[in-house]
Amino acid sequence: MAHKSGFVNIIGHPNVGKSTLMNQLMGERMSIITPKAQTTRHRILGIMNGEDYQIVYSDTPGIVQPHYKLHESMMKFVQSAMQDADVFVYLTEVGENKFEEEVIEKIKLSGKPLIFVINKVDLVTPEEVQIKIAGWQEQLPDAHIIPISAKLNFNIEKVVQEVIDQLPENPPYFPKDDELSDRPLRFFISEIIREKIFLQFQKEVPYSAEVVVDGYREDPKITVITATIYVERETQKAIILGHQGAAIKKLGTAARKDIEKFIDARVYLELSVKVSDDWRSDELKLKRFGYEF
Ligand SMILES: Nc1nc2c(ncn2[C@@H]2O[C@H](COP(=O)(O)OP(=O)(O)OP(=O)(O)O)[C@@H](O)[C@H]2O)c(=O)[nH]1
Ligand SMILES: [Mg+2]
Repeated sequence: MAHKSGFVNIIGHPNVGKSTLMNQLMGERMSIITPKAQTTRHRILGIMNGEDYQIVYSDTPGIVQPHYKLHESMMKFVQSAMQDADVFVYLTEVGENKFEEEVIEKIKLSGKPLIFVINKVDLVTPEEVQIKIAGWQEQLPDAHIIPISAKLNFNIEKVVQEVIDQLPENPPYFPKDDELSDRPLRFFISEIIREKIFLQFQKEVPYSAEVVVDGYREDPKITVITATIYVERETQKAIILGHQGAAIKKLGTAARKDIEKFIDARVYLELSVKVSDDWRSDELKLKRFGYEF
């Protein structure tokens, strides 16, 4: 049988559940998930191998109007995902009534299949879901529309089946070994720490924080990880540290527990905080953090 393979890129507004869907599709924790918008800042690949197919999913940052240089780079990841998609998964949620018109137009022009997925159906009645589907179908007569609850793992298999049906015939894009992603372990560890920052702190602090893993050493009994949290101002540094270091201690414990699950080993995590003035607006600093322009 012919081999199928392709980039299946998940695109949509912030906070609709793109990363939750990605993780359910992969059956692994690839992307971090928080209740705050603009959690995801990079394009994150998840590679799924079957005997006669290879699906390369991409989770992407939510589409926003850029206010910072950081947003520009985030939107560049979205643009790259727009360009190389073989199949589009446009994700919306039951509370949304509008799609990103420019994006949908580009998808239509590309001629590539569009799977239009409505997330968070657990929040409304089945009748409301039917009304939603009918409304979207009217606007997008050619799209394959699937209602799901990514959080409750409802209808994810329908998305997978539709993706496989729509995949073009191609040889695999990546070697078919067990690698799940193109990103190194250090990236996923820094993301886990960033997730905990998003969950623990409010307002500008999570948006002003970036995490770099500086050291990773596997000792026989414990894995020693050192990481630096960069913030934009001294006041934010003080918030992350907390009174007598209480906040960073709590953060470290939460992050360590998840990292231990992720790498399946005991972890000693050492966190420190540094100020990198206005890094979100500084192209050079952003490049050092791995953002592209
Ligand atoms: N009720 C409900 N909540 C969901 C569902 N899927 C995701 N969520 C929640 O929606 C919030 C955002 O989820 P994410 O997966 O981080 O959303 P995202 O689209 O990746 O967001 P950005 O990375 O910020 O663009 C989190 O609090 C999730 O738990 C769902 O099916 N039902
Ligand atoms: Mg996300």
